[in-house]
Amino acid sequence: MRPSHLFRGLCLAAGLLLAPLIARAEDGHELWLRYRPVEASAAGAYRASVGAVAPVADTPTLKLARAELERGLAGLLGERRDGGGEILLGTPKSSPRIAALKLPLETAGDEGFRIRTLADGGRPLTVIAANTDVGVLHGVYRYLALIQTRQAVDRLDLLDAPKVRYRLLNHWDNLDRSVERGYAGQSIWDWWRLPDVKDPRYVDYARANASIGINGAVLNNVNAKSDSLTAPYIAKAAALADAFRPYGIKVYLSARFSSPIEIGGLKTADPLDPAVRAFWKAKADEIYKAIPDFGGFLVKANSEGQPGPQDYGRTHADGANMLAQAVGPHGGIVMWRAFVYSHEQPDDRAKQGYSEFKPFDGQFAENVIVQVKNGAIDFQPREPFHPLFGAMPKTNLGMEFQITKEYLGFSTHLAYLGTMWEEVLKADTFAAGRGSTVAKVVDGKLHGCSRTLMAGVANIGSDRNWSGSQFDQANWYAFGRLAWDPEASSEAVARDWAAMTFTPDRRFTGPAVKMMMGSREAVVDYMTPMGLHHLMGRSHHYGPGPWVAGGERADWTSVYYHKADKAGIGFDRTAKGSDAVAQYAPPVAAAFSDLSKVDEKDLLWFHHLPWDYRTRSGRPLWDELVIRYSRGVKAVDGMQATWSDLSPYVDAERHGEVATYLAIQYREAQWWRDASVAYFQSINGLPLPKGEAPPPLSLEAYEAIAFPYAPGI
Ligand code: BDP
Repeated sequence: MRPSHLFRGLCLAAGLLLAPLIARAEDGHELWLRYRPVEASAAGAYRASVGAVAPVADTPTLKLARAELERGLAGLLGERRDGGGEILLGTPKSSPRIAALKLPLETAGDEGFRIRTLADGGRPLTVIAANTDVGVLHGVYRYLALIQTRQAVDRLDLLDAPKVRYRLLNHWDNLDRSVERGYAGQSIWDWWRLPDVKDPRYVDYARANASIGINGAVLNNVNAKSDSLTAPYIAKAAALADAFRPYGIKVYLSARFSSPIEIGGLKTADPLDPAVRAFWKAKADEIYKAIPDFGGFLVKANSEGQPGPQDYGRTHADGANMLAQAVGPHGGIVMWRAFVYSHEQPDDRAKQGYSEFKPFDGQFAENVIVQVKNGAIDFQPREPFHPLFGAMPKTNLGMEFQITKEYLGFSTHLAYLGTMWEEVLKADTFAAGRGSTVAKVVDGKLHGCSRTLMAGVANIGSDRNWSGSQFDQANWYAFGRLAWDPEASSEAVARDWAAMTFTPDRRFTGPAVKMMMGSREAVVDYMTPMGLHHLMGRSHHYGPGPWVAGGERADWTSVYYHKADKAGIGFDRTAKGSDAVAQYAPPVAAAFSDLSKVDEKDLLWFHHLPWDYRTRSGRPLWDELVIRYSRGVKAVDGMQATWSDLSPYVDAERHGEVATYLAIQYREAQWWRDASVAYFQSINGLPLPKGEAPPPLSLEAYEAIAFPYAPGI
């Protein structure tokens, strides 16, 4: 053998030996469903207890549940699993063997499951049973996740069921494939080629959602076009519904309130007009003919210029109930958004949703859910919980979170939102005494409501990695998990996600989860510390804009929210100010109003204070603000260092992408800090605390930075 051949041969052999040790290149497309081989040290034990998958009844969902299990186990443990055991899946109805086991399944409901390991004459037998096929599918994903996260599966008795009934993604996707507030490419719905071309991604999408328990998708933007409700678009939606159905995902549509005029040939959309009511009834019938399990309508009405019942002197309840009557006979629901603030209303914008909806408590039809954003302004990096939670005991009230990061740096900033959502869900409304958490409103326990809803504004687009960044996948994942169980721990969810998406190696998950858990607080610090809010660039919402003033409406400006002047800063929402606090239950209102009790994270949301106000650190407010801005920047620096150390555990492609994004985030965190400090310093004229670097540019230079082509508008 010539020496060069020998060398090449040795290299090849070494390469083959080392190949399994070197993480292979990945682009994130597989999400948390990668099913990479379990390391040899753990695989043996799994193989002994995980057996062959028994045949299932011939239904679409059971067949794909079985295929998913086979696919997952083959990836994780290889084709040969010779422990001699067996895995049995199905429902008592479809499987006599499962029926014979008489497993208690009542509490599994329509979508939950029971996983139990039994010994069948000495052979390990794992049973994944449910009342419905889709429950079995959920059980399969859970079972695989146990192995993906390296938990034991040899002695299981696990029952789980979703605590929230409607767990929905809201796509703000337009018919031209642009996505409002989307930072992950175009819409994944190729409306133009639908219904003929069925992109395999539609199935992948449904699969990913089913794996985290999401059971519905509103396909189109809340700023809706009536065209979505015309026959050609109903056919397109029906094709998507067909792709999603085996995964237990239903399709919903945003409905434009003025559709009777635009596509129905009527002169009015007055909800009490018989012709209008007939239009919606016929429209609902038409949709259900094409999509028998259509979920219902989502409506943004009399909000930000959208048409609604108030255009005819009618109420939100009139509008919602009319639509509810149209879809009700088919089992559909109406999700009516409470995100409203009117043009005429000069009141504090934070108060308007409550003021408009609270009076109608008890007047909405049984199949209407009022969909409320987590906070009273608009998806800011931090907001106190919306005062409507707990305030409408006779109304179905659903939660709306924003998964896409419109106000948290788009897809290039790493911000794990699980912590934000957990903070809101754990907040105590005191609606029925201590312990009346938002989670208990959302899961229906507090007021005994069964039409429960959690909606998340999707961050999904046509990008290969689905969400625009690797770590934004965690927000999609966490949304699904928290919708399933609003009392879940965001840290446990992050750990599962990190293990499944990258590696369960604790040397990775430990630091990675720590980084995720602190990431949203870092954004709060470098963008809007201490309760500041709504300070971003006008319209595109990208980058700092604390100077934004003037224009169409005061409550679209930053100065409206921070109210900074020479003397102080903050929005007084106590009784001396707008009295927004009065919308909360008395103990909550008292705590928010009291400077000695209010959490400093909400300080300037509720109080207008002098710049020299002494904060809990002992520092004057101005110094504390600047220090927090800088702390946010430093936190991103720390995230970069953590990520750099984690390179041995992550494939080069994804590691590199995250590192590049973190570099963008660091640069932009610094920009947020500098521009904000420059602006507020121009107002108060105060020196920076010792050791704090002055902003490198003039305020004018920061103000001049423009983004005419920012995505998502
Ligand atoms: C705001 C977004 C806007 C949405 C609106 C909504 O900037 O694009 O249409 O929310 O939720 O945050 O309707």
